Amino acid sequence: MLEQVLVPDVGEAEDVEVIELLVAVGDVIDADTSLVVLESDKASMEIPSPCAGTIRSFAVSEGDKVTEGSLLAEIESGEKPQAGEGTQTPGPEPVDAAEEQAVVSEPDTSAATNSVPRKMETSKVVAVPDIGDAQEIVVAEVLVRQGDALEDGDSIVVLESDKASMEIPTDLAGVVQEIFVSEGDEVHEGDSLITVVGWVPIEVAAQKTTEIPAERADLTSGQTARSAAAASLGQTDAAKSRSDSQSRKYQDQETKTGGVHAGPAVRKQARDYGVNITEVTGTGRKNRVLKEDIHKFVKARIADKDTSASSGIPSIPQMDFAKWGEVENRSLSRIRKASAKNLHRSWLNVPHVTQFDEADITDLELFRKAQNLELQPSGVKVTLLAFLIKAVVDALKKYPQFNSSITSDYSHLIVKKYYHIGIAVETGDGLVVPVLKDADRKGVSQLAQESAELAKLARDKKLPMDAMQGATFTISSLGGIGGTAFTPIVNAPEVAILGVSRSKMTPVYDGETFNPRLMLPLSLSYDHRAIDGAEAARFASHLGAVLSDIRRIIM
Ligand code: CAO
Repeated sequence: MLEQVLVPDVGEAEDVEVIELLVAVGDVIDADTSLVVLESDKASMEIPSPCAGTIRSFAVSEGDKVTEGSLLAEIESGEKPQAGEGTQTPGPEPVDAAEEQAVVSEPDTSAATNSVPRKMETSKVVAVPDIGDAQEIVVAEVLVRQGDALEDGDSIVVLESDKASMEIPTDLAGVVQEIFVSEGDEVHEGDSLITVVGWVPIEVAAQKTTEIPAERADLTSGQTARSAAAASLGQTDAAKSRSDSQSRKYQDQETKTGGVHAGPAVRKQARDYGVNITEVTGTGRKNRVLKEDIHKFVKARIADKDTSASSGIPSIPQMDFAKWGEVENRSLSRIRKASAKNLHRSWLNVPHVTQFDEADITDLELFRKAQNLELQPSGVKVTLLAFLIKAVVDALKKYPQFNSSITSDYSHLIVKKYYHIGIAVETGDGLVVPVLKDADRKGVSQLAQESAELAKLARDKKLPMDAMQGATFTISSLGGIGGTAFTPIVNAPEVAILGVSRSKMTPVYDGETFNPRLMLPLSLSYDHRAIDGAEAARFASHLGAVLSDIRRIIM
């Protein structure tokens, strides 16, 4: 049955504008699913569907003005045909949730029995995954072309953030139907990257496709599906082309808003403030953007502007160095550019102090080497870094202010009860800081193994985004390279970082004689707003004590 959805009583408002179509022609919806957002000069409102069914057509487009009683959309409601009903061969007739994304194929109509494996053509949008708090994600490389055949797991694009590069794989084998991004594009979580059209067993297809949230569903690639469905439902060409263009429109709109969940009032507020809602991190249920999130976003932007405007730092003049000799102009990798920005920000914002100390690791090194001999058959190598992580966690537990962040108004320290240790890793593209999570719950061998794995992933540019987030304290070890001390820059919003230089056999006076001891230089940089010098001296000294006798960890 065809239901018409009309504009309800909108009070005294006249000429209410359609600001958003929330569903597309062909979408299968539940009763009360919001269809469109209307906005008057007084309010915004979402118009819900009066029934469950399939959207057959829209009578309005974004930007149209409507009044009470205007036709908004037509919905096909009532019983839907069951797959396989009336025929053994699954055909394109049923328009259900799965069919929004998939068309049942007819691989072998002659053998239409239950024993014949059936496959479904399905299309899927591969979108930008959860990218946490990373900013400025850019498409560094598009690895596929339209028409390319892909296996499940094949990489399709390389994204680069301010922290690292990552390859995004497809989880559907098939053919690349459409590519929505180009190199250099800035993207956000949920943005469509490509559409893949593939064939999957019918049960899997039904399952997979229903997993795709409607707002992320690929509406363009769904054209194959939709066209077939439309044909079977007797839609005219005109109606089909209209629905296709509506789909395109909806898709464009989705691309613009990146599939953000937000109510109309919040969207209006974002528009009023000139905020691109896709840049706002939603803290509501299912990451819904709330009014507070817009406020917070605007505040942060204003604070950013104030800092840069008021920093008053004279810039270093650009020069033509070629005047004095031969030069080579090397472009910097995105990671290097981003880390330059981060380091500069930390350097400008954090009043740094570095506390130097040293740890007697003579016994620790003997123990470590003995352990490595024992572990040799298993192939596990226990590193000094692993013991450093263990000792740092012990010191962080004793001095929790080192495992904190300071609020921007300097009113609170947010002390973290988890111990996620960032490890500075040198890569061919610049500095990357993977995060070893829950270091307090891991033994030294596991820490050694995981830190080595993380360093390898970082160097191979294969670190997943979540492996670069959430650090509470960072260690930068240059011990394998050399040096006697250095002043590491705090990885803000953390408040401290431990730098480790090369250990050296040194004559140490014990009050009677000089003894050869292996001394490890420690350089603890800290944010003086959050930590006092005396605390830093105690932290470094505790660290030294633990490293000189690792048994202290169990005390
Ligand atoms: N003193 C003396 N020797 C040390 C040492 C120290 N403090 N730390 C490590 N070594 C030795 C190890 O014993 C090992 O030697 P062997 O191969 O003979 O056993 C060698 O150096 C390599 O050590 P490792 O495999 O344990 O690696 P690591 O722990 O030194 O380093 C990592 C791992 C990821 C920290 C390192 O590869 C790295 O990238 N360091 C650079 C970090 C960086 O750039 N920091 C700067 C940030 S600020 O710009």
